[in-house]
Amino acid sequence: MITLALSKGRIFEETMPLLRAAGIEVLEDPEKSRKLILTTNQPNVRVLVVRASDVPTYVQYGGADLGITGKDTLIEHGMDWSGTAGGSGLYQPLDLQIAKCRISVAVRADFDYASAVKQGSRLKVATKYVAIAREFFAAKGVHVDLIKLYGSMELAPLVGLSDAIVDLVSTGNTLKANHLIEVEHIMDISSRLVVNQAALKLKQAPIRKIIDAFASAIAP
Ligand code: PRT
Ligand code: MG
Repeated sequence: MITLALSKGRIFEETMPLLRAAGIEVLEDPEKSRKLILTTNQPNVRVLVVRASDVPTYVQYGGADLGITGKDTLIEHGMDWSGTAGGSGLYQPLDLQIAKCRISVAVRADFDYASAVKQGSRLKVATKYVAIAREFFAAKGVHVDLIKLYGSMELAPLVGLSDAIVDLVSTGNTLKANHLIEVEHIMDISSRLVVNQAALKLKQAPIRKIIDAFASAIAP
């Protein structure tokens, strides 16, 4: 049995064409079904529906053989910025070029970020991405108080919880709707295939087949 961990929403949707290229059709819709283990047209392939931030954990500990997750999630899970696995038991063979976005610093349009940085002010930064934010501001030599949030980061500067946020941006519409502006582009993000290293050894042929099919289906 080959088990693939996916999160609902954009990663699930953007993974379907890749699975199709590997001859795999998921037979249930995770938005409609309450099932957490989905069957496919391949009797030996199943899909687990997990929270996006739990995908690396399932794959690392062998609850799933493969998973697809954002680079943002992988870094917060402990992978280094270049994306190397670093002894975690996770092999990262492919950048799938899906669920693309960027991770940025944003502030209220009326907050003078450049002056605050130049004056060496201590910044209050709200984010779900504390590892990425800590490393980014440390490298820049800016002192920050990090405030951990689990969602709707855009709200924090509006109510005075923070001066800035570190969050994912794709179209920029969410920032605009909340009168926030992007002041730093930290890095580009896309989703990656991750593979449990022990599973790759034990089930090499079927896992290789999926990796190769994904590799040839990646949008140029
Ligand atoms: O929602 P949940 O708490 O369960 O988990 P999650 O938010 O981690 O999962 P999900 O499915 O929302 O995101 C999964 C992955 O998709 C992320 O880890 C990213 O790698 C990737 N991705 C790509 C995005 C976006 N684009 C994105 N735009 N994830 C989130 N957003 C959010 C962003 O946080 C912001 O609130 O969309 C909003 C901004 O979008 P724009 O288009 O208005 O700029
Ligand atoms: Mg989300």
